[in-house]
Amino acid sequence: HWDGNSASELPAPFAPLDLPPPEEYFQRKVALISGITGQDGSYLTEFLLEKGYTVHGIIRRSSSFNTGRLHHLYEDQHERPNKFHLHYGDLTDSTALVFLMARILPTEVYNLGAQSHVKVSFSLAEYTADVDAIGTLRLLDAIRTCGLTKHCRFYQASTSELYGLVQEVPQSETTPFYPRSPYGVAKLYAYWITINYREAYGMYAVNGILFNHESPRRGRTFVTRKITRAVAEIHENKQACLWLGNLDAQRDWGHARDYIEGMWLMLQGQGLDLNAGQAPTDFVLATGETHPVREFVEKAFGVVGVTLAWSGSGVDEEARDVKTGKVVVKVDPQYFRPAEVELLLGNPAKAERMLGWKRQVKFDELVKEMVEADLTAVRNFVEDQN
Ligand code: NDP
Ligand code: GDR
Repeated sequence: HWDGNSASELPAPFAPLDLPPPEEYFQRKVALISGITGQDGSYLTEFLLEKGYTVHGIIRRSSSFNTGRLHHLYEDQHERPNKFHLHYGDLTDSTALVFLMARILPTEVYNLGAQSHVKVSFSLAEYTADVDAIGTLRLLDAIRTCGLTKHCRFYQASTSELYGLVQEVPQSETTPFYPRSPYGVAKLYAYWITINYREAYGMYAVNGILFNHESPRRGRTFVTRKITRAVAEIHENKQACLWLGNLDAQRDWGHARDYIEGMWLMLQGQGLDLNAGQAPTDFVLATGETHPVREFVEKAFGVVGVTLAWSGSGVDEEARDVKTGKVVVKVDPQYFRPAEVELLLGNPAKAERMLGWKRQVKFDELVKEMVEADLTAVRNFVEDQN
């Protein structure tokens, strides 16, 4: 009798016949990036091209252009022919992922693709789970299906949103998780399936638990960029007031460019003795500082010489420009979340010790760079898609 447990395991379809021998395989430096059109994807592409990688990116079909952050890389194509490729695909489409994996035969896969907006995840909970949780499984399974478990390293974009409701401060790789949004819960599945595939199939698969990181390329619906764009618009008399939600939330904000390097370091085996069988491990990337949203607002207005005076509290809180007396910041409860993550503060000691990674850009420098970039954009009437 069949005991219900012993179905035959077939070898993966492409292994090992269609693969180049490992020595030859690993001489290639070929990255596949999901989420290449996002903030992090664009910086990572620049970084990897500089390092001599061939970069393949997965883009979604969209009715408008979603490649604004990559245009400059296309323009550089003649300097690096055949080094940068975009392919249509989607984390909800397993067939496309397997097809791309089998054709590209990457040496490193970076899973940055996600429905990444926490507030939106409350409206699109099922979709967020499909892309952020099951999408990660689909990508890992595409690697396995193609027989690449030993040939390809995998980076998962995990997040400080896993910590959610405060259990411990500062938060490190050993802090318990308590996600507070459908986004956080979906990313929790992705975190564990990455570890499971590492343990079950011996894959080099790691989680980077990254705290918030920002830049002039940050999407405009995230709070930092919403603020810096509004400061520029208000300064140029194109907008009257900035409407925000929870001003008390505290975040550990770094610069995206610094965090990209950390992602790459995690896949290079830094600090690990792989020959001695040491398993890959997960890392927190953070600055080790936290700041309330209110402080980000003050600093951003400070860059254009505006001092704020706050009054009221809760939904009635507002801020006036001390010189003009005009109200320039108000609270709108529509931006509150059904459940909030009040405090994030990361401890990056493990990454500093094992990867030699350290953030370079300080909080004030980040705010200044973002406001100045938005001022230039507003003055030049640049309506970016970010
Ligand atoms: P963005 O929102 O800027 O970019 C998300 C990317 O995912 C975009 O390229 C988007 O494509 C793509 N994407 C969305 N849905 C799908 C899908 N169904 N299939 C394939 N691709 C899809 O995010 P960031 O660059 O800021 O973040 C990168 C990753 O890191 C995300 O996974 C995010 O959750 C995570 N993260 C981010 C942090 C941060 O502070 N920035 C901190 C910790 C983790 P399109 O352009 O077409 O929308
Ligand atoms: P977060 O980033 O939720 O931390 O997720 P976001 O910038 O959206 O919010 C940060 C904090 O600011 C408060 N807030 C507002 N947020 C937005 N978006 N808009 C507002 O008007 C507003 N007013 C106040 C929020 O309530 C929150 O407390 C980001 C994303 O990049 C995730 O993908 C990533 O995993 C985490 O960072 C780490």
